[in-house]
Amino acid sequence: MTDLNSSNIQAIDSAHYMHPFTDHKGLAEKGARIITKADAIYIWDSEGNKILDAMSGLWCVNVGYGRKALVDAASKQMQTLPYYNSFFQTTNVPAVKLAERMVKLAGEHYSHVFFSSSGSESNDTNIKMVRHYWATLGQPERKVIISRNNAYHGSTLAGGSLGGMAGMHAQGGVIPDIVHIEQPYHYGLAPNEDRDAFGLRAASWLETKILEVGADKVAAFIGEPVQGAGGVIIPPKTYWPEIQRICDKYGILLICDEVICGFGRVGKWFGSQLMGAKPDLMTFAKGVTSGYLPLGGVVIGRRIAEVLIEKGGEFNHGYTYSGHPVACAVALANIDILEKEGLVDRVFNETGPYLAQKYAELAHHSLVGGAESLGLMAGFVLMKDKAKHINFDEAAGVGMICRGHCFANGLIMRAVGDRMIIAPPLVSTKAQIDEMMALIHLCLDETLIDLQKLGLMD
Ligand code: PXG
Repeated sequence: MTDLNSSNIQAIDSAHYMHPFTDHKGLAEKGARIITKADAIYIWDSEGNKILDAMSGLWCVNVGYGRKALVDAASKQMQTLPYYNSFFQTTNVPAVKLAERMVKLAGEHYSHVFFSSSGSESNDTNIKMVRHYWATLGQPERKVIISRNNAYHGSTLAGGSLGGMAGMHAQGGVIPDIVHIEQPYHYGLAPNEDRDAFGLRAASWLETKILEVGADKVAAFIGEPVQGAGGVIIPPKTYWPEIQRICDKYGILLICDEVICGFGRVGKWFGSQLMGAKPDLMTFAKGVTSGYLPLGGVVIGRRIAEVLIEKGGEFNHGYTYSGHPVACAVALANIDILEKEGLVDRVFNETGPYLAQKYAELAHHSLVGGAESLGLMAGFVLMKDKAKHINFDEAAGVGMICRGHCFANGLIMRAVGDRMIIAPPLVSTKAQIDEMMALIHLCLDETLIDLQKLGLMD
């Protein structure tokens, strides 16, 4: 590299760095935004613009940027033991401490933790673990995993297959024995139906699918407590208890993918604790280290751990970085911060309800439909005609128009189709939520003007 000014970096980026989930031709035309530093809930780009990061990076920087305690924990651990594996009857202190701590946070129902480095890897682990569990119990034909449309469970081949994103299935294919049911999206699917009744009806689709596949062939159901990447789809409160009841009725394992909802995002340590479900497996990643280092894994319920340990023999699965000592040390320091600063309770009692109140006010905007939030994750959909429940034509890309205004005004808000979503750091104060909301209102007004000019409004 020669001169590192922004346009040079953009040119080299374009020439050599293949980004995830990116249309490279489009990116090359305008150049990537170069993020250079961050503090608290703000990031800065190479042009000196300060941007409020209402997405916590990618749903992960729960304790905010610039936390020295996490840097110190990594540095200390790197100097003591930067790496060792857990394969050959060896272990390391941070991994042991973290496993114990996570089991305590998860509750009595759980006894063990399996570590990986990402959410995708962890969901691959889940598939193997549930199938191995049933094979150990003499039911190897129980292989099918039921998931949901528009779910996101990662982008490895297995993670992408579990997910319900058609665009991902179309590239590279899918693995067999995974089937999907419709998501519990009340505003999108049945806005006129009573919300709780819809929740029960959406859960009943699981039972229908179990009967269609044959209960003796179904290994597990997997779902995010609140669908994140799918657009912050918050299920009715009747949904998860009914899902749990149906899984129990057929003896099917329940996996909650807590990669986004875990570590305080919805005001509890795990989203399932709020939703009234007791999954047998919980996938985690992201917020466990607040994204400072890659770490993921699965919290394992006693029902599964007992069978695997007593009768399962060797579990032929693991990653070089399973239980990475530096990542685990950072996770421990991250949990210290969440506990000491009472961030999980603060989301539940103070900032979550405050954001909910502000999101309810957003509903007055003529573009905004189905605005809702839970803890510190929130979404709404841009509507062409709210009263008649008419969406924009997908091809018009109104979400991207709105996102463009957000970027230009110093706010990171994500567009999932026409759904606009946020998941700000858990350290966000009420004043910072006000700042976010003011920017959202401004961007909505600017979007409306654009859409009128483009003749997209009736
Ligand atoms: N499960 C859930 C619920 C996730 O949100 C994963 C698994 C996969 O984690 P890894 O660490 O393998 O990426 C995720 C990741 C988006 C977006 O556009 C969301 C994720 C990843 C990339 C983009 O919102 N979530």
